[in-house]
This record gives sequence, structure tokens and C-alpha cells, in this order.
Amino acid sequence: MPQTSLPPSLHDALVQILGPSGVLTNPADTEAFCVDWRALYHGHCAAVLRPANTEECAKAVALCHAHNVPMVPQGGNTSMVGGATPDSSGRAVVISTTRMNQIHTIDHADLTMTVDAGVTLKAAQDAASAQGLLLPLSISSEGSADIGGILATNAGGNNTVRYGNARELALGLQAVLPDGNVLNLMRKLRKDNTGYALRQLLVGSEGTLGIITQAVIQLQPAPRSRETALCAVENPQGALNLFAAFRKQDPSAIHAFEFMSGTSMALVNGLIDGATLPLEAPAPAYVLVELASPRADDSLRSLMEDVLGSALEDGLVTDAVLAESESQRQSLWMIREEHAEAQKRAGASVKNDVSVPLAAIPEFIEAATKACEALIPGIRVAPFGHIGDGNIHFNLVQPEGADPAAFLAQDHAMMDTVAEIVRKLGGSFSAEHGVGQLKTYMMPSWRGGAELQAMRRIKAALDPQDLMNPGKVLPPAQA
Ligand code: FAD
Ligand code: 2HG
Ligand code: ZN
Repeated sequence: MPQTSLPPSLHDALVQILGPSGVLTNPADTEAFCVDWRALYHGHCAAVLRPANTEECAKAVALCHAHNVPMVPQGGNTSMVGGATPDSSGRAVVISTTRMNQIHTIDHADLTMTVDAGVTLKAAQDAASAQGLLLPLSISSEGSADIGGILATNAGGNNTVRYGNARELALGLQAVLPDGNVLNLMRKLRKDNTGYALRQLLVGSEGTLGIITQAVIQLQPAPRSRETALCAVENPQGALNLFAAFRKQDPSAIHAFEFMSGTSMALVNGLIDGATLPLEAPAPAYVLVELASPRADDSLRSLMEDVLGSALEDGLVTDAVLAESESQRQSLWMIREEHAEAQKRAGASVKNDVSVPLAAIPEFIEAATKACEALIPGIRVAPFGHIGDGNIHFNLVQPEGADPAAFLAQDHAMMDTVAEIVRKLGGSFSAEHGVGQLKTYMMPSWRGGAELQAMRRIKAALDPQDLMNPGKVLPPAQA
């Protein structure tokens, strides 16, 4: 007998559609799908459904809809906001996209890739790269996060500064709506003004309006030259001044411009094997800058050397190292990409994935640091992030030796303290990770009035039974 709360007739019908390996009910098999990457949320599910294509997905969704069973779409399960974790009731099914994993075509004329939702971002990047092309979105979780997940969350990451968020890359999309109907928007058009932008509505909807099953992603020519440098700076203002210096010379050359505080860098150096700081001495803050171009010439090298040369002379940069090989480049990136993992190893942390206008970043970091240190003595304020986009991961790590649960019990106090400073500076409480279940409580005060009402109406129109990822993004109606 399957261990599930699904009615036997529904279970059998799902097995008919998806095959026995497409319907997991054994808790040992479903457990990993019910906990998030940070292990903040532990849910339960009636089953994990694993459709292999859009048609199977649509049939499974139609059946769940008919039986009033809530559905939680899940890709790589790397959400930072508990977006893909079911609640504790055990009523929902998780619909995992990992078996929808075909790369269909790479089109050199249109510079696009047609791909299933369950293809990991890394597999899609590698396929593009093998054909001399670039899929211009990069995040540290790209080995697990998949195309459906990155579109559903409108992921940002390291190359947003040059190419925009996932939304800007999605030319076409296919999705299964909450009632099982298939919305086919798989067009490859760069111009198509024919009514409401449903594709853009699905992007960033965090699984609450439907399950993305395929997409057409825009590609770029692969870079043929790259220059990468790690720089020590005195403070966030120094990082911004350096950004302005590069931007003044050639904004299109900047492929990544990442900020790391001294505290967050020290955690990486201390907790991640091989992540040694390749500079003379620790600094208050760092920038990882990458320039790239489809041209194979040495103009990028001159650009990097000119800007860094002046910055070193002026004292804006106090030390710098340039990657001299691909392996050195990867070592520099590893230091940046291990920030999330290092903070996970350092104990409990509270994440504030915020954005503010660029000019307000120094004031934001200074004010928020002071406020959080006053709130919790010994707290380790460890900001880093995509400073070129105005997006700072203003993360707060528990005091050394503190009780993680006691620290996390104050998460709303910390989040609200930071958010109020962000609000005053005209920013957003969630820049790239989304709302999920972690931040729904913030929606009424940040997106209240007509904005939240419009969102609720859209949700009610497409999902009147509230079956698709309930409890995510939108707070309960009375809130
Ligand atoms: P999941 O975690 O499985 O799901 C995320 C949300 O999307 C959930 O609400 C889920 O219900 C929904 N969803 C998933 N698949 C579908 C689908 N096919 N159709 C509809 N809804 C779906 N994010 C950034 O933006 N930038 C970063 O730099 C970044 N770095 C990260 C680094 C690490 C180490 C980790 C753990 C996370 C990071 N993230 C980052 C957050 C996360 O990886 C991204 O949000 C990613 O886009 C999620 O993809 P996923 O496939 O894992 O989605
Ligand atoms: C990153 O930029 C991710 O590395 C993770 O968005 C951020 O750990 C975080 O808060
Ligand atoms: Zn990020």
C-alpha cells in the first residue's frame, strides 16, 4: 500500500499517467522534497509527482485540480525563501520538474535555446557554451537550480548588471495552468505586442499561477576575452566609486561587479577549503569585477589595467589581483560563490536580500549595521552581493556560540529593522530571491492597497481554488 493521504483512485490514476517512478509516496523518497536548502522549513506532502513532459504534467495537474489537491511546483529546490516547500498539512503534492530535462534546440540565427523547465541552469549554460554561445545568467546554485525555477523566481545573479534578470532572457514560455490547461507562449519573437504580457506574468510568479514546463531563452555570443580582478577597497562607497570608474570607460564591458564585506569574506576564508584570500592582507571590503567581450583582443586588459592603475594611485583600491589564467579566474569566483555556503556553516543566519538605489548603498549599509548591532550584541553583520545592481545580501549571522534557535526567534525583528531603513531609502525588501513563504507577512505593508488587490484578483482569476503553491507570495486574505 502506498503511504499517502491521496485517495486510492487518484493515486492509481496518477500512476497510470506518470508511471510508478513518477509518483513517490514513500517518506524516505519524499523527505528531501519537503525541506528547503537552508532547512528552515520542514513540510510534508501526499506525494511527489515527476512528470517527464508537458503533456504528463498537464494531465497530472488536471487530476489534482479535479480532486482539490494543492500543488507545489519544485525545480532544483534551492529557494532562499521556502518557496518550493509544502506546508506541514501533508495535503499537497510536490510537482517536481527534474524529469522534464531535454534541451530541444539551439538556434544560431535567432540566438535562442528551447529548453525544458527541468534542465539545470548549468546544463543549459554548458550546452550554449559548446556551441560558442553564452546563456547570460549565472548564480552560485546553478548546478541544481533549473530553468523553470529561475524563471519562476525571476532570478538575478552575477550577470544582471550586463544582461538583466531572468525575465529579460525569456522570449517564450509554456506553462500548465492550475486547472491543467496548457498556456503555449513558445514564440521566439523580439517584437509581439498582442495583448497582455502573460509570459511576463508567469515569470516571477513563484509557482502560484502555473507550472512552467518549457522556455525559449535568449543567448549571446560567447565572450572571447575576459578579465577578472579581486580588489580591496576601504568601504562600500569605494566599491561604488570603482563601479562608476569602470562604467565611465565602457558600461557594456562590465559583466559582473560584486561586493563582499570584510566580515563575509573572513567567513569564506575560514570555513571553505581552498578559499584563501589572494591579497596581501584582509581589507574592510572587496570587489570582484569581471569584464568580458565577444572580441578576441587585448583592449579589455588595457581597460582593466587603466582603471585599476588609477584607482590604486588614488587610493580608491588598496590592493588588487588579476586572474592570469582560467583556473585563477575560477579561484576568484569560487571565493565569491561560496559566500552562501560559508554563512550556512557559520550557524543560523537571517537573510535580507534587499535593493536600494545605488547612491544610497553606503548609507544603507552603515545605518543597518548600526541598528542590527544595537539590536543583537555580538551579531555578525556580513553583507555581500550584486552591488552593480543595487542588490545587497545584508545577511546577519548569529553571534559566535549563540543558540541558533534563539537567534532565529528574533528573525522578524531583524528583518523589520533592516526593511524600515530600506523603505526610507526607496528600496525593495526582496530584490532577487522572491517572497516565498518567508516574506509573505511583509506584502501588506510594502505592496498593499491597489497593488496587492490587483495581485489577488489575478490569482483568483487563474486559480480560484487556491491550489497552486498556496501560502506563497500572497498573505492570507485577512492580513
Ligand atoms: P525552486 O527552489 O525549486 O523553486 C523556487 C520557486 O519557484 C518556488 O516558489 C517554486 O514553487 C517555483 N517553481 C520552481 N519551478 C517551477 C516551475 N517549473 N514552474 C513554476 N514555478 C516553479 N537567486 C538569485 O536570484 N540570484 C543568486 O545569485 C542566487 N544565488 C543562490 C545561491 C545559492 C547557494 C542558493 C542556495 C540559492 C541562490 N539563489 C539565487 C536562489 C535560488 O537558487 C534561485 O531562486 C533559483 O532561481 C531557484 O531555482 P530552483 O530551480 O532551485 O527553484
Ligand atoms: C548570492 O548572491 C545568492 O550568492 C545567495 O543570491 C545570497 O546567501 C545569500 O543570501
Ligand atoms: Zn545573489
